[in-house]
Amino acid sequence: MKERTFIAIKPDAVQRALIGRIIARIEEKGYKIVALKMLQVTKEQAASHYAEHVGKPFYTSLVKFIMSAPIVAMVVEGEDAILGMRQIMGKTNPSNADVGTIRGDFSPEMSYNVIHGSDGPESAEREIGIYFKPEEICEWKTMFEIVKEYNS
Ligand code: D4T
Repeated sequence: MKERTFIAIKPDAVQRALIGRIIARIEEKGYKIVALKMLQVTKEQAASHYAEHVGKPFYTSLVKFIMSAPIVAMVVEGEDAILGMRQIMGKTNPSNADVGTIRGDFSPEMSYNVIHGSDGPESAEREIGIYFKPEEICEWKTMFEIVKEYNS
């Protein structure tokens, strides 16, 4: 099923100049980026994004970290894109992330795990709403979609 997921290149990856390499992996897979912007996460956005982690030992440092430098926020669209992006990203703890995944290749430790991706359809919708207005999401066709239409 065609899905949209919220992806954020986290502050550590922005500071380490990994934006282009991470976006390349999303494009290489064939997913479509339908919204993209760099932004400084506000306190309100951070609290809303990480509401499920309130009270956990890593919550305060997580919120501080996500606000420590800009993020690159994206909406990524594709067939089963929520799970697909989680697979491209690799496990949350990079020590367990497979080589070849973004976290497996670029992240040295869990608190600096370079990328966020929604973990299900409800969180995707919620997170997209935290960072994007509906009019910021672009409707467009990739060459692949145009070729598929032509062949159908
Ligand atoms: P995000 O939300 O960043 O894509 O991560 P995940 O969906 O893969 O994992 P998560 O929500 O469980 O964790 C959010 C964020 O908190 C950091 N974290 C997590 C941490 O510093 N210590 C921990 O013990 C856990 C579980 C890493 C990701």
